[in-house]
Order: sequence, then structure tokens, then C-alpha cells
Amino acid sequence: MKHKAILSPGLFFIGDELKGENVSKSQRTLGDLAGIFEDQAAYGRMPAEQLAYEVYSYLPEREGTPGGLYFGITRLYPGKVGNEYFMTKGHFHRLEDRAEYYWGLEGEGMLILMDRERNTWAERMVPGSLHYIPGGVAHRVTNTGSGILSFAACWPSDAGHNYEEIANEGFSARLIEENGTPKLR
Ligand code: S6P
Ligand code: ZN
Repeated sequence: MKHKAILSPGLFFIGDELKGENVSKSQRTLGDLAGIFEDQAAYGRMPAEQLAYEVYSYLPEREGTPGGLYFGITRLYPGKVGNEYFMTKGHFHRLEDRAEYYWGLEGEGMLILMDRERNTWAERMVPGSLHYIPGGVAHRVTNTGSGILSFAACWPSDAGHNYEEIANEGFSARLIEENGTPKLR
């Protein structure tokens, strides 16, 4: 009975930490990112068990529920495979028109975005930067700094993830370090 009750918060978002009873955690190692980096020889020389990123999420609705919202924090480790920065797998949403917000919490990186015509561009991510990702735009984050890059995300509970398309076709540009600076190539 919640009528007239005064409740203490059970969920905390402090700095780049998300804590609470129903917060779930998932991890991606380099081994989970097979096929996404260009330099396959360099990829083959790196330990498959090395942690690339971890995601803390709060998913209060059943996956697929229309009208609900999910919240998550991603912590992406620094590093490169050859000259290509560590990055998330990247995805379109399964329900194509679903949008999402990302915002930078810590570290430096780039949000790589690609529309349905395969135009690809990047937005610099810094602590406090806010990024609106419209529906129909694939999104992936790269860590261009020397420390952890963390960002928060909020997305609809019926958005879903279409990873297959990015796994098969990739983005139409990659973020590569050239002469010490990141370039989309
Ligand atoms: C979910 C949201 C994020 C990502 C996370 C990892 O829609 O965009 O929580 O899941 O940043 O990226 P990815 O591409 O491996 O799911
Ligand atoms: Zn998304």
C-alpha cells in the first residue's frame, strides 16, 4: 500500500555508479567483439578475456513494454586494436523509430552515428555532453582517452537492439588514430 507512504530511494546514480537492488550488470570482453575491428591481426594478438566494457542497467519494465524507459551506465576501458580505439558493438534499435539519450560522465570519447543512408558522423563526448540519438540512427561509442570513458543512457523499453546489421555491414566509417588524433575514415 503506497497511499500516503514516504519512501526512501532504492536506486542511486552517483558519479558514474548505478546502485540498487534491481540493477543488473553485463560485461563485454574483446573476445565478445570479434569482427568489429579492422586490424584482425592486431585483434588476434590481444587477450580475448580482456574486459572492453561493462554496462550497469536498470530495466524496470519487461523488455518490449511500450511506454517504459530504461536507464544504463556504460564504462568503456581505454585501449586500441591496431590504430582503432576500443568501442562498443553498436546497434540500431529493433523498433527503428525509437530514440535515445546518451550523456558523458567521465573521460573522453566520440559517439559515432550512422543514418539509414549510411552517412556516418561523430560527436565528441566529454563529461556533461548530452547527445540525442534520433530513431533510425545506429550508435556506437569509442574511447579516445587514456582513462575510463563512462556515459549514461536512457532508452524506451520497447526499443530492442538490432546488433546483426552492424555485425554484418559495420558502420561506413571507423574512428582511427592518425598522427595522434582521431579521424573518421
Ligand atoms: C542501450 C544503450 C546502451 C548500450 C551500451 C553498450 O540501448 O544504447 O546501454 O547497450 O552502451 O553498447 P552496445 O552497442 O554493445 O549495446
Ligand atoms: Zn541504443
